[in-house]
Amino acid sequence: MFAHELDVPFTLEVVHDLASVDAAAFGGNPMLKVPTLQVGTTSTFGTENICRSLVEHAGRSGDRRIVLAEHLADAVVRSAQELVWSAMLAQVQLRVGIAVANLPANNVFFVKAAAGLTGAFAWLEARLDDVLERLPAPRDLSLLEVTSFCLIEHVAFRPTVSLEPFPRLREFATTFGARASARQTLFRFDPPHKGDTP
Ligand SMILES: N[C@@H](CCC(=O)N[C@@H](CS)C(=O)NCC(=O)O)C(=O)O
Repeated sequence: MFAHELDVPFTLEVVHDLASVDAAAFGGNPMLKVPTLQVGTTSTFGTENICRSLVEHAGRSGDRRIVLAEHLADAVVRSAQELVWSAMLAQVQLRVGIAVANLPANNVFFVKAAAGLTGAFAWLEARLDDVLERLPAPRDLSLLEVTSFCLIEHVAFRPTVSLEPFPRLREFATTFGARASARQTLFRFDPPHKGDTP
């Protein structure tokens, strides 16, 4: 979404087997995670760093209309971003641990991850309007809004906890999802590839 919003050309390379233990399959990330940005021979690991890098490539470093984490001066907004990152981690733990690794969902590790994810959604549901109000404005793009949207959309795409109790978050996702960058990057399954982990 950042690349589309910033008009930075890119090509996507699919990681066909998330269970691979070959770092090369993850663009060289030794922690075996996506995403990795490759520009020439330079690799950048992690969403936040990649968004920073895309802002630089777009020639918009220092542009106050692009709001990254380092531009957040408000405690509530900073906490919201932290919860979104933590919630994304919980979502990955639940999906990879239960759906991919077939580990028992009633293990306290997953019970706690699910409770934390629901708790983060409840916190965000209660404060979303306040958080949006406190974000620097005017702005073209913020990491917090994009990551919040992606979190909600991923839980809708690969269900773990219920989004039913969070109408304000669902409404936000519907509104934000109308952006061209969102419509161009819908979560979807990539075509199967020989040797994939099911
Ligand atoms: N802090 C990293 C987290 C990366 C991450 O957890 N990626 C997940 C996306 S599904 C992943 O590759 N998981 C594979 C695994 O943990 O096996 C970021 O924001 O980029």
